[in-house]
Amino acid sequence: MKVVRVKKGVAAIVFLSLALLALGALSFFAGSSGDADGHVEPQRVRDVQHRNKFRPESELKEQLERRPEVAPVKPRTEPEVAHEEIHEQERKLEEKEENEEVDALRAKLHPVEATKAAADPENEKRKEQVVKMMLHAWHGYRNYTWGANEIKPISGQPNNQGIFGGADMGATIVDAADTLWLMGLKEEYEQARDWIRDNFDMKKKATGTLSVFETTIRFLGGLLSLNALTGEAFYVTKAKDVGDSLLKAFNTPTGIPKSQLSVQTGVGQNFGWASSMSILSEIGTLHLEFAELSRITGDPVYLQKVQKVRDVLDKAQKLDGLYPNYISPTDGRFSGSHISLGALGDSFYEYLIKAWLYSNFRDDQARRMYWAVSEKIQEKMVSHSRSNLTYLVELRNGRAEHQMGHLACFAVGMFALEGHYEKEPARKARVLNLAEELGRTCHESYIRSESHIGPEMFYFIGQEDATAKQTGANGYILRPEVIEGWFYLWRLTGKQMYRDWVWDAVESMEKWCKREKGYVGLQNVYKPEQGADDVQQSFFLAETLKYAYLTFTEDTVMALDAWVFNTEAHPLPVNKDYPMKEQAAPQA
Ligand code: DMJ
Repeated sequence: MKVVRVKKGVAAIVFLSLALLALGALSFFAGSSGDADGHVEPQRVRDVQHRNKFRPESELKEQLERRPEVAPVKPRTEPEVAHEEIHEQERKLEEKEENEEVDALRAKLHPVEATKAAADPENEKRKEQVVKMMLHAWHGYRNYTWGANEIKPISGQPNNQGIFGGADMGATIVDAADTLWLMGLKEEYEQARDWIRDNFDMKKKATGTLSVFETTIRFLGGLLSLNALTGEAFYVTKAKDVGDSLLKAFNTPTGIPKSQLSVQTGVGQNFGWASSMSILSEIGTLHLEFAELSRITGDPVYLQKVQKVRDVLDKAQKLDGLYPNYISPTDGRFSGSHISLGALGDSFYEYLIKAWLYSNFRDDQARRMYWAVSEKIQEKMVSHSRSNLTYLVELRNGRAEHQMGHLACFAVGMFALEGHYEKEPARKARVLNLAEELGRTCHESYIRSESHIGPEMFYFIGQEDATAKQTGANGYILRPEVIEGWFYLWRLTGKQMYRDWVWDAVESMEKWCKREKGYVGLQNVYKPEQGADDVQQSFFLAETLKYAYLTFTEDTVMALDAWVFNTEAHPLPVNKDYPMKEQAAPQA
């Protein structure tokens, strides 16, 4: 076996040698030269960066620092270049052989991985299709509304939402840049990077009142990921500007921030429709970003702010162990009895388990709070439909409301993560089963519609069974949660079905949501030809397409044990130094 491989290798090298010598001669006559200033080091650094593009910057720096200094060298002669190229091919062949051996060993040790190794040969095509969609979405925005927050792909006009305040903050650019980078779209990533570097300025440019939560998950989260992925230092300054701009929102008697903030005046306010209460999903979804900002700046103030919020939530009197959706920033008491894993509640739960993962399993408070509330959710909020679909109810005054939002499908990924890390076998099996059953229900909500895309809200009442045909909200606004859930299930179970479900949804979006200048939401998923909303949400590029893409990559791309996705799908590296020394320092 080995002999055959070596022979093949030698034959390939001889062939390559001849080809390269011929090419060398040709380029010599064409006057081509190597590196203009005679240095090879920059290219090597770029190679190391490229090979390590998925590693945290700290590791990358360490690796570069470990390498001996390389002195400038003379320009290489053509035969030398050819020789080096041959050497490189030899090295690649050896690497390939090694990889094959490692794959074989891994197949023995991890049957899930082995199933994946033998997966659908169509996979590359699927991945490429997602990249094409990203390019289409990006080009529409870039060509017609560059610098605006979002594009209206039908009219080609800028779209602004209240959450962004009044100014053009380039929301799509900041939200999409890490997806471009992950997909290897270098030119597009560099456009985004240059715009952020030269134009993004939260302190000077933000106007009106913006959403503290959305600014955190989209802008701060995006910048933190870009820093972690690329190591370009200016992202730290930009992220710090966003964090500093938001600090005033925490100036309340309890430290619980308000929903909206004017960056210019520093005045925060809550919504009238929320009876001036703060919202659980908003105040509970800041932890990862502020913790990471403290890590990269070395300034503990950001983590202290969100830790204080966590402490209030931890101590507050709950309803049967569950967290109502509204809380007073004045006295830290919950208000009302509406409990939901959809809108108003969702990512608070997500961030408990993710904060524990981000902390390298050391944030014990997050672990304790997550495991306790998960137990209660499983006890009080799981129901089954007449066709035996498992779903999550909402609770109001202790009574179940039999509806599930598209947003609530995020819980598929959350329970899959819990099951993955759960040690107790019976509980592990139970929660993994719950994740898969909920994933199936979210799938039914998709395939029971004409468009094969699921509605904003689906019901389990009367004739409705994971549908919204007669009742309620039947549109789709390019949301990611369902694909996100299947992404986690694919990564953690290795069942091909989840890849196929993502592909079906991707094809449906391409069929129904694509317009000349981007992608739009649908007014009615049951009558997809009826009309569209003319908004390309920035999260379509940040999340929907990213999770779809990562479903078709190797598991080593953004490996789940090294990266934690914030709720906008911006990956943050697991913090190996948690807890930071300063964490316990009293807050001023
Ligand atoms: C995104 O901004 C985030 O996923 C958030 O957690 C919920 N809403 C949108 C997508 O649906």
